[in-house]
Amino acid sequence: MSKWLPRIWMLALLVLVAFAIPQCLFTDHGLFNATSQQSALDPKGMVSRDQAHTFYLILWVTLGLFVVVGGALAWVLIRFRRRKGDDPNYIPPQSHGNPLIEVGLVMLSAGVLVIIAFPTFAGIVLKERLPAGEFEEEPLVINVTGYQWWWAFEYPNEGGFYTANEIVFPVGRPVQINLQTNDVIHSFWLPKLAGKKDLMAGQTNHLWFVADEEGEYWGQCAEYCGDSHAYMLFRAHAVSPEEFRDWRHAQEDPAVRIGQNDGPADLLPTMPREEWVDAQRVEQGAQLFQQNCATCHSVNPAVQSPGPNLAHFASRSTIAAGWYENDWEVADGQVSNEYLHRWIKEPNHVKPGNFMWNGFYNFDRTTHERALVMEGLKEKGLTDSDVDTLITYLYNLK
Ligand code: HEC
Ligand SMILES: [Cu+2]
Repeated sequence: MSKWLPRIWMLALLVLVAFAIPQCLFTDHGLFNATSQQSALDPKGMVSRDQAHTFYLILWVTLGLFVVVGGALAWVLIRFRRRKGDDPNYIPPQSHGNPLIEVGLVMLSAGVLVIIAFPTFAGIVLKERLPAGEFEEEPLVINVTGYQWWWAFEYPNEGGFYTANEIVFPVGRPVQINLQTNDVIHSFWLPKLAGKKDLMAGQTNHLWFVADEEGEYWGQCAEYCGDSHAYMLFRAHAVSPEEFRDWRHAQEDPAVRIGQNDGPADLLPTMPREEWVDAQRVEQGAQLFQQNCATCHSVNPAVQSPGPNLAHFASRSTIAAGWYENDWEVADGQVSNEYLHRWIKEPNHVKPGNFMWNGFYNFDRTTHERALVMEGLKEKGLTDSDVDTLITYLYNLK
């Protein structure tokens, strides 16, 4: 009895672990849930599928090796363990080794590496270059610039407009991505569509992908880039060709009356929403925007600004580089957006260190002094009612 009790406990523990591990790892919220938003094991396009295949090939090969080596080890340990009655001073006959086994193992390891190398090299070629003749349509070009901690996207061949933190592209059409950075190294990663590629100062890197299915794909900066690196996300929407055409026309359109006056009137929406509701409020909003935000944010889709371009902000699905949903509510002539309120009032609480709150500084390397270049919201003291007025204005930038 006393001999068996620990063994029963051990068995119970093993059974528990055997059931608990798949629960923790592979269910909907599990760590290894292969279909979660940022899983590279749920490929939805040619490039990512190729990479997932290579991954699985390597996984199975190494798993096979693990079983063979681990099995041999276990067998030796059990088969040759010391038994009762063995002579403790016994020394087995000594030999220098076994050339056949040694050479065989070297050859086998080399063979395994060759098996892994071929699809790996083919995958590198595929991810670098669009396969000729595979697609009828020219690739859609998107220029990406990484900023701490958001993404600027430019569509140079589609009328040359800018947007931020969200790309839209037609399903089935290859997308050519050109990567640059405005500051430190970032890494562009859309797990379900393509592998990672770094954004490096002083050079342009490239990658391409194609989506087989319409849908919303989640992207993420995958190279540590400072305080709010973990909050540097983006969304990629694969849509039908018709939807893409409509979106593209809407983006090209200046959302405001750029350059007609000289002042906040230039920032008034050209196509206010039906529920514009309170024209005076929108005008006040344009004024507040001019005073507090326009140095960093352009609302002209043709211009890139030090902060995200907000030309069609209201039509985007997220706020603060994919961190919050962009949820508008209109009730009794009042526009509200809880997350947006939080973001404009205290962006430092949402994304630590971010420049919208702190402003932009120049750092002099010889004197080691910092000089303010652009004031952040820290200095502005916006009230809750100012923020609500700004939200009413932003709601009309559709
Ligand atoms: C000092 C420059 C600066 C000022 C001033 C500024 N912003 Fe920003 N803003 C930024 C930066 C930088 C980001 C990106 C922050 C991040 O995600 O790390 C940003 C992000 C945003 C976003 C989210 C955009 C997106 O697509 O995720 C909104 C909305 C926004 N700002 C609105 C405003 C409003 C309204 C004002 C004026 C009250 C304002 N900003 C003032 C620099 C500024
Ligand atoms: Cu980054």
